[in-house]
Amino acid sequence: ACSSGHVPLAPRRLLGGGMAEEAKRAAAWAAVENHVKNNQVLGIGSGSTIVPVVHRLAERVKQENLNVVCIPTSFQARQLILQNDLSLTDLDRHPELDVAIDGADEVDSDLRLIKGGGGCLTQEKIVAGYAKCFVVVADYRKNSKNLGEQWKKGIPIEVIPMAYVPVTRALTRRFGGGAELRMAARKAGPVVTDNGNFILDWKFDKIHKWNEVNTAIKMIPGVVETGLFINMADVVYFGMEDGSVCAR
Ligand code: ABF
Repeated sequence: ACSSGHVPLAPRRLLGGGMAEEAKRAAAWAAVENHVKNNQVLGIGSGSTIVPVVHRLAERVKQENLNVVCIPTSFQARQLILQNDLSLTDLDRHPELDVAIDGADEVDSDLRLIKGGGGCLTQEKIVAGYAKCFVVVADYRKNSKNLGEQWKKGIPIEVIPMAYVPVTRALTRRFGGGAELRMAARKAGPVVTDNGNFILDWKFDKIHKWNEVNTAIKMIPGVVETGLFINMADVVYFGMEDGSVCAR
């Protein structure tokens, strides 16, 4: 576990880009201020909330001459690390991380997460799973009481391409709802993950016992990983509508 400490506020910017963007920036700033220290191995998540995290991290590295190395969770994260002149490393060289910072699609009151709306769930789960501290950054729209109440696009499940049809059948027969193969823009073909796999979005029809369901889905042959992150997050920073940050 890790301590979240106090919650420093990001300076308000005049040219914001909307309330949600301002909220993401505030959460990102708080996470970097509270958890990044010199000589750390950091995990860098994916999505739009991670962009201000990397920007603030790069500022601190320059200003404070910090020596940190970063492990990406996706091609996007790798590009962000390189574009911001941060040092790139991998799990071969650094099999244990000090802190991983990532976004989420939904976060509930027990810090259970749905992730994978961006399709990077497997590497995100690996990186978070080998971090001593997993810090989540989100805006107020991701905050829910019971997991599954907010995110309506289904639980992302990464599957081996040859198995997507039997996995779909097994999943829906056992747990109900429906599952859709995620398609690229203009239905040009299936979305292919950074690992060369497909994504099923499972639209569940009731709120399940997520821990049990997660374990059971992982046992279906052909399933690589699920977007259910249970008992993984240590702290979540929500950027709120009024510019404040709420740590949970
Ligand atoms: C990653 O990016 C994913 O796990 C999650 O699906 C998404 C969140 O994106 P954003 O920060 O743009 O809302 O963290």
